[in-house]
Amino acid sequence: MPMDPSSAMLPQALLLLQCIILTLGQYDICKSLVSTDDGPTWEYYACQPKPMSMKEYMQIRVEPPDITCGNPPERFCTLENPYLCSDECDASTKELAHPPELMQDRERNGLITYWQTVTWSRYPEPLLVNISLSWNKSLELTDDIQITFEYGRPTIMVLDKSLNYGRTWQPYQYYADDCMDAFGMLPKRVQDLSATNVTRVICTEQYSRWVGSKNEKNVRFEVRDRFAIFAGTKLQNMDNLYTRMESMKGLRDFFTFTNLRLRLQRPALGGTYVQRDNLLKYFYAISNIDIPARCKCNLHAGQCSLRDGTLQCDCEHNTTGQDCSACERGFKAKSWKPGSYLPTPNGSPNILRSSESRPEATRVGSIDRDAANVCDDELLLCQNGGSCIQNQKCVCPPNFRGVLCEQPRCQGEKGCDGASACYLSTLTLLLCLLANSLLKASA
Ligand SMILES: *[C@@H]1O[C@H](CO)[C@@H](O)[C@H](O)[C@H]1NC(C)=O
Ligand SMILES: *[C@@H]1O[C@H](CO)[C@@H](O)[C@H](O)[C@H]1NC(C)=O
Ligand SMILES: *[C@@H]1O[C@H](CO)[C@@H](O)[C@H](O)[C@H]1NC(C)=O
Ligand SMILES: *[C@@H]1O[C@H](CO)[C@@H](O)[C@H](O)[C@H]1NC(C)=O
Ligand SMILES: [Ca+2]
Repeated sequence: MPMDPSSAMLPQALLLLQCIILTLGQYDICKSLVSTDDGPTWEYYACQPKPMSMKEYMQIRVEPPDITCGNPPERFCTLENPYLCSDECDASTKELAHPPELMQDRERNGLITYWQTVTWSRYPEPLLVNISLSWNKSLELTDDIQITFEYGRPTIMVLDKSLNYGRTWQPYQYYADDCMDAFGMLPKRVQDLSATNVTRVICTEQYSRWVGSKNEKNVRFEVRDRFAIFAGTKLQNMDNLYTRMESMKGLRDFFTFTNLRLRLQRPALGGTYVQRDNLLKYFYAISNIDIPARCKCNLHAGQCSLRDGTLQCDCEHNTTGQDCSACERGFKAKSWKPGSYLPTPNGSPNILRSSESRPEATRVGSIDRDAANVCDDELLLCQNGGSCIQNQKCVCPPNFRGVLCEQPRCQGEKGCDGASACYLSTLTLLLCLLANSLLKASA
């Protein structure tokens, strides 16, 4: 049956637009216009800002304050050649100064710039330095933290984090050339972790052993390897990671922070022993601190911007606040919830309606804890009538799949419409377009 082309155009265009938007990337957009029988309407999605290089926004504080070299001017030796002591640090000369901001600058023309401390001249008293990094904003790590040390990596160091703007701190990872000796902990690698203990705080010896100061300069906090436990080695299955973020207690919080702190407790030694007659070769020097992360906006914002010197979420879904963790005036405070990554691929925005509307409206598409099959310690919240087996896995009814039975099985049978078949890859976009044209042809 021939259709009026102009009336057919708009829904097709909107469907195409939606397919393209859904293909762009997960949780990138907060809303889009979709076609319905009643004409185009807004559809809302769970959304989050893109990862950014957070070193550009961080405030650095070094303690004790007089630990930075150059006041008075001093000379340094190198670990590889302790009799080559030609390096000079002088805070009053721009070319010879090594202030803390050189840990976060953009280096140009391959010229390495670095912060440097005084030497360990008061040995055997340890050379202790704290570096606090703050953002005044909740952030979520999206890739490895990488700290680049010139002149050797510390032999003892602790990375701490705070979730409450520096009021309380907790260790994030311990680093030592001998974990047992330094912290009484068995050495572990992130590769030793599995889904059940991915949030464990470990001590690693991987970044503290002496390999020459030029060979390996970086110390990492491994985020990718931890993601890979759920998403696969190439992070090809992010859906599974996001599903776990929703279902595993503490997993999202593990990657969340407002402040970080490096506690440097012993510099590189260039071998096993401290050479007491030449202490001018022991010090810390950091050229760069990379923190790839995104603003935590509780899945209610697709953008985060600098306002009044602080990063703030550009909140949608009638939420407000620095992290979109409150309701806009006139919206029910009780009905606020973070957005959910589920069901994949778009999640649920858990948008707020005005006070007059029924509270049920805010729950559409979200995990309803009351209705969900809650396990003993709530490790897995199976959905859509899935049953939880020994807290390990959900057994899904025939028409659902996924770790939490969160995804409808769509096999081209009745009730499986073109739009819901839009998934993430270009391939599925093509399939989606094909499905739509077939639907159109059969109509
Ligand atoms: C570093 O921070 C720790 C923990 O707050 C504190 O005990 C220590 O005194 C600090 N060290 C320096 C050198 O400021
Ligand atoms: C931190 O952010 C809050 C909220 O944007 C703001 O009110 C406060 O002034 C900021 N504090 C600092 C020290 O920048
Ligand atoms: C984590 O669990 C795995 C097995 O599930 C175990 O082999 C590994 O040693 C554990 N890692 C830590 C740090 O406890
Ligand atoms: C915000 O609330 C208004 C009034 O209830 C509603 O019309 C609108 O759709 C809501 N916006 C979002 C993004 O949820
Ligand atoms: Ca630098």
